[in-house]
Amino acid sequence: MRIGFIGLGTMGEPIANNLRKAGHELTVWNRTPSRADHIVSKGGKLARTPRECATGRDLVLTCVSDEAALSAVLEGADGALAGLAHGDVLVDFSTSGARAAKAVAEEVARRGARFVACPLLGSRSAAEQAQLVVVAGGSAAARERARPALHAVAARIFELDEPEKAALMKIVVYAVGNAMVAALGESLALGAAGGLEPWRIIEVLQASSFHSPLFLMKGELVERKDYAPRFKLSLAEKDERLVEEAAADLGVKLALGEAVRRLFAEGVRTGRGDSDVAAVAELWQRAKKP
Ligand code: NA7
Repeated sequence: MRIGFIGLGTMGEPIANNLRKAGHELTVWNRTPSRADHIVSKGGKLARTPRECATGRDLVLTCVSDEAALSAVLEGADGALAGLAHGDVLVDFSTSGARAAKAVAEEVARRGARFVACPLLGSRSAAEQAQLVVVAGGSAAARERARPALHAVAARIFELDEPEKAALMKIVVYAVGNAMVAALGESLALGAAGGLEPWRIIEVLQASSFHSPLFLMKGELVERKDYAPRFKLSLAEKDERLVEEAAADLGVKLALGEAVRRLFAEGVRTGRGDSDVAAVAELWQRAKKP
């Protein structure tokens, strides 16, 4: 397929690279053009604008930070929407929330094109190994068009009929993961205050029925105080904001979600936005010994 790919960040770059390796003809655009160097050196073409990137493709894919970034690449005279023709399919891998998914779907439909919200679950290494989990939400025909590209980047593909349901699924699942990270940080701090070493706590936790690969991964980072980003706190904070937005739209009152969002916001406010989400554990350590 002729694919236009917009957004070559931590996740976008390896995804685009796998599409190239699968034999698709790739045209890319990124706000910071140097992030496209690798793909271009392997034969990908660099478009001058998102509009050019989206024009005349069998499939247009976006993978940018959040709703604001998505608007920036879609809207305006040079935006990707302006490049879509009747019957085209736009797939968004970004986590932008249910509200944005609905709005983009309507905007795309006004142009006679079709939209699939396709949020990702998984880390950069999963993206590199084409082992992502994706939730594709859109009409059957649009999902059908997207499927070969999704198979080139994902190990599991879940399908839903509506873009906003796929967007909601992603944030509902991440709300669980974020709460787990927060609970781990809190428990490690409580244990440490009473003289329990983190690795011992993790060892016992992992032997219990609550065990999880997430506790092992993030627990090791907390123990080593190694907060190089595997999943940035700023993105986790955005996900929690989207959880809050969905809860408001659906009239559901969340207690845990609000606490996690406040905690993550505090982490970003104190300069940890570019660190791994596990860095929230430091907030309790700081609280114990001011
Ligand atoms: P990154 O590594 O922070 O990359 C974000 C990408 O979004 C990157 O290509 C950015 O371009 C692009 N971006 C951000 N803001 C804008 C604006 N305003 N205009 C155009 N492009 C923009 O995020 P990840 O790859 O880890 O995550 C991507 C999504 O997947 C996100 O929704 C996660 O929650 C899941 P840049 O290179 O900075 O110029």
